[in-house]
Amino acid sequence: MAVNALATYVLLDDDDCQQRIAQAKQILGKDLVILGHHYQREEVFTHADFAGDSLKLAREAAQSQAKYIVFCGVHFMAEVADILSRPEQVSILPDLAAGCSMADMANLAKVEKAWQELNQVLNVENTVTPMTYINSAADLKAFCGRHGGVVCTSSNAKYVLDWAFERREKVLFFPDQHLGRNTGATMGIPLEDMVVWDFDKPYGGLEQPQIKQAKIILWKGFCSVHQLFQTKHIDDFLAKYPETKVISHPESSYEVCQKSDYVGSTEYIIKTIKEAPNNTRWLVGTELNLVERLAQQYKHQGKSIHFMSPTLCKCSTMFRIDPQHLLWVLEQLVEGKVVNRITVPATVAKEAKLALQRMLDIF
Ligand code: CIZ
Repeated sequence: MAVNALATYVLLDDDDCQQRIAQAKQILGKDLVILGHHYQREEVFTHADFAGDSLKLAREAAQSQAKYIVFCGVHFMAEVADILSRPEQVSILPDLAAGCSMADMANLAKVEKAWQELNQVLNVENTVTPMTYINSAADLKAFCGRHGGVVCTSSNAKYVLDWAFERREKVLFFPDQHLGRNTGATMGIPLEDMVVWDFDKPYGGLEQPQIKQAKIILWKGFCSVHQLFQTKHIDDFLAKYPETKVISHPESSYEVCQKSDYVGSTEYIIKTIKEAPNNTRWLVGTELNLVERLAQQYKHQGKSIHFMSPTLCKCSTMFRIDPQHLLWVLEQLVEGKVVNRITVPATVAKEAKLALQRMLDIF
């Protein structure tokens, strides 16, 4: 029945949805909080009660008093909301297909296998801290929880890596190799001490001496949008507009980050551009929705803000949440029906919460 109802929503035009979303929000009042990630499309982002990166939104979810937490983001974010909220609260993802292809590049079976193989070379429980980017499934956060590990986001990866190295000499970092490498490099770790673990090969395709020497073992995952950015894009743009400041997200390649004037999370990018002098020009290496929003927002200050790649590409999974799906879940709630609830099994949630809480306590 709910599926039929959704089919009728899909045909609505965006303008009709906007008005009805506002009405549904009004009816649901304090029972509802909508969390919106910076990467969401404008038509949806505009309805968020709280906007932020996943760190900020995880904190909002943990503090929220609302009965229903509707997450305009992707699956792992709604899982985090479920894990950190109280049992009687309900976490909802308007479109269940909203995932993260990078998060899917690591799964529990492959991480367990890597852990066992590493254990044949090292005594893993004493020497390696597993650290997962928040862009990962709840069972991987639980893996980190039970092995003394931790979660990080792109806002706090440096502080979390510091914490990890205070405890054990090495880190197994998944699923994004770039965030791990770029953060390690800013801490002065030589590139040769950060090896890539190819999860499709025995022992990650590495020789024993490489594993023994490594400080960070980087999972071979990546974000399909951020890997589009190339140093050539920066060079070409600077040739035309030499006054440009370049700012990139650390999910971009090492080479792109090295060529950038600033590197940081979405929160950092937003803050840096907001605080920049008027009439400055920016080349930004992160998801297109955010870049377009910043361009609109700061146009009146004469700030000229450009997407780094000449090929315009949105994150197709972040793009999944549209006004039609948001309206559908909200109007179902108005009728007293919960659809698209995200529930993490209790045993997984308990261990995942350990790893998340360690992160929240660090930064
Ligand atoms: O931390 C996040 O939410 C992601 C995925 C990127 C960022 O920098 O906000």
